[in-house]
Parts: sequence; structure tokens; C-alpha cells
Amino acid sequence: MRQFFSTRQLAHAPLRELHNGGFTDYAETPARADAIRAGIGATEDPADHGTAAIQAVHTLDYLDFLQAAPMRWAEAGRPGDVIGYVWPVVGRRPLTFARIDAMVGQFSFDAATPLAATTWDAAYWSAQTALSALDAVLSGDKAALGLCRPPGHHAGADYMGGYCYLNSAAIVAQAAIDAGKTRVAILDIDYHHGNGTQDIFYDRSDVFYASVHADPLTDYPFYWGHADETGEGEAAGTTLNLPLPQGATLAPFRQAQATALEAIAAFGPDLLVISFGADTWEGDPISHFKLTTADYAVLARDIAACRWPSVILTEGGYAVGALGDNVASFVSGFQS
Ligand code: SP5
Ligand code: ZN
Repeated sequence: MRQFFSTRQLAHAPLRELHNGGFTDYAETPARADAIRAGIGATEDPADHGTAAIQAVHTLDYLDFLQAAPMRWAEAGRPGDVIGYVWPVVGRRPLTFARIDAMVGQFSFDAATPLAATTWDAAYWSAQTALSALDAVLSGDKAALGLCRPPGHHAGADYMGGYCYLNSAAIVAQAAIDAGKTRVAILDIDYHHGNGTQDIFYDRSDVFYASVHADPLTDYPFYWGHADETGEGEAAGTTLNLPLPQGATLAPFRQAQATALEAIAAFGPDLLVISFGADTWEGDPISHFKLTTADYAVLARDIAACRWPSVILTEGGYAVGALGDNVASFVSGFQS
């Protein structure tokens, strides 16, 4: 399987995040990418596809914000990374602000996603990595892997959150549609619900979004990923959320994934995008499922058996010491 990664993705390295009432060490570290590379072996540098595919998913205002906010933060005399403290929960209006604190609230949904001067380039190359994996599949490969770090599935069209800035899975799904695919499915098996991906395609009947994740009543991102969210308008029925309780092992996870795969089969995709997070692993420091390293090969075999051309993109997974083995297990299952 061809595997893509750019070392430019490593420069994004926030130190602290606001969590549970205080600052704590940032969990989404560059060391995660090094660990995955050590586990999966050689990767190819992605090609530079430019910004068109990114702009097909994200708004220009948001992309300008991601690039300019760190400079505005510094101009305001602030130390460290851009981080918000106020959010427009009552209703988001298209207001234009000069003050950085208002801007960051407008373009984010949490305080756990710091933005640094190095973030844009790293997120840009994470998206290019995803697009290069798509290229490999569009040119005939059965599957390809994009080592997407920073991850993407929490980022919406005009907001960052959950360590995510550019939504690589959505960018790939949209690029596949723009390349002539008519029906694309996204299977999201990160521990957390991919609220950004769901939001981007919630009213789109040509993209099916299915996710197995921790019940948002107990786990981040709390406000999205509930079972009654199923899509809207002509897209009703093209979103499928399968929340599981904390402590879930392979058996319930595999069963939920089978339910997702059946629904995707009924949809009839000509391409599958997999948002793969290894934060479902039993030792993950911020998550509460109980999958083992060997379980990832089982899950991957079940998906590969469906025989859809597949673009695999990495999302979360914070047990750095096991992350390489966990991603390698998933890749090995896909190929066996
Ligand atoms: C892509 C992804 O898996 N994003 C997950 C974002 C979850 N953020 C909320 C939980 C933050 C916990 N941070 C603990 C840091 C400990 N040093
Ligand atoms: Zn996650």
C-alpha cells in the first residue's frame, strides 16, 4: 500500500491546551507522526495540489483566519499560541471583527485547539498528504494511506476544534466527487465523533457519513454524534451515528462497524474514505475503549472485504508508544 507523509506536518507543535479547568500538555504531538512512521515504514512525500481542493470544503474567511491569526495574536502582545475564550453560541452571524479574541471565537468551537504560526503549513501538508493518497486510489490502487497529522475530522467548513484545522477526510471526499465519483462514503472509527465531517456533509446526499464512537453524552465533542442525527433535507438518512458506551471492546465495536458497513453497502459508494483513529486502543491516555493492537487488523479486514476503493486517513491516537503498532496492525489487516 502506498503511504504518504510530509515532514512539513511536524512543525505544528503547540505546548499546552485548556482542558478540565486548567492548562495541560498538548496531546496531539509531532511525536505521534514519528511513532506512526516508525510503525508503518517508508512514506512518500505528497504532491502539492494547491488550495483549490481545500477551498472546495472550507470558507475563504476561515482559511484567511488560520493563516493570519497568529500574527494578529502577536500584534496584540499575547504570548504563546492563539486560543479563544468566548464563543458565539447564541447564534453565529457573519460579523467582521478586528479583535483577535472575537475572531478566534468565531472560527473555533473549543479551547483545546491552539493555533500557532506553524499550524497553517502543517495542516496544509496534512491535507496534501490526504489528496496524494486519493490520487493513488483514483489511479487504480485498491487502498492508500495518508498519515494525516494534524488530524481533521473535528474541523468544519469554518471552524477548528479537537486538534483539527483542515478536514482532510472531507477534502478527499469532495475532491473525489469533483474528480467524477458520484457517491462517496466516509467511515469514521476514531474514538470521538467526527462532528466537522458530519456538519460539512449533513445536507449532502452524495456523501454518506457513518461513525462509530464514544457516546457524546459522556465524551467529547458532546453536542454532536447522537444517534438521532441522521442528515437533513434530501440528505435525510445519509448520516449514521453509532455511539458506544465507555469500556467497549472489539465485539461491540466490530458489530457497530458491521452495521455501518451494511448501511454504506446499501448506499453503494464508488469510493470509501476511512477516518482511522487509534484512540480506541485500551491504553489511550484520553479515551475509554478497550481495543487491542491485534483488533485493528480484524476491523481492517472487515472493511477491506467490502472491496470499495479506500483512502485511509489517520485521525487521533494518543498513546504514542503503541501508536505505530496500532496503525501498522490496521494497515496489515487491510492488505491481508
Ligand atoms: C482528533 C481527535 O482525536 N481529537 C480529540 C480531541 C479531544 N479533545 C478533548 C479531550 C482533551 C483531553 N486532553 C488531555 C490532554 C492531556 N495532556
Ligand atoms: Zn479522537
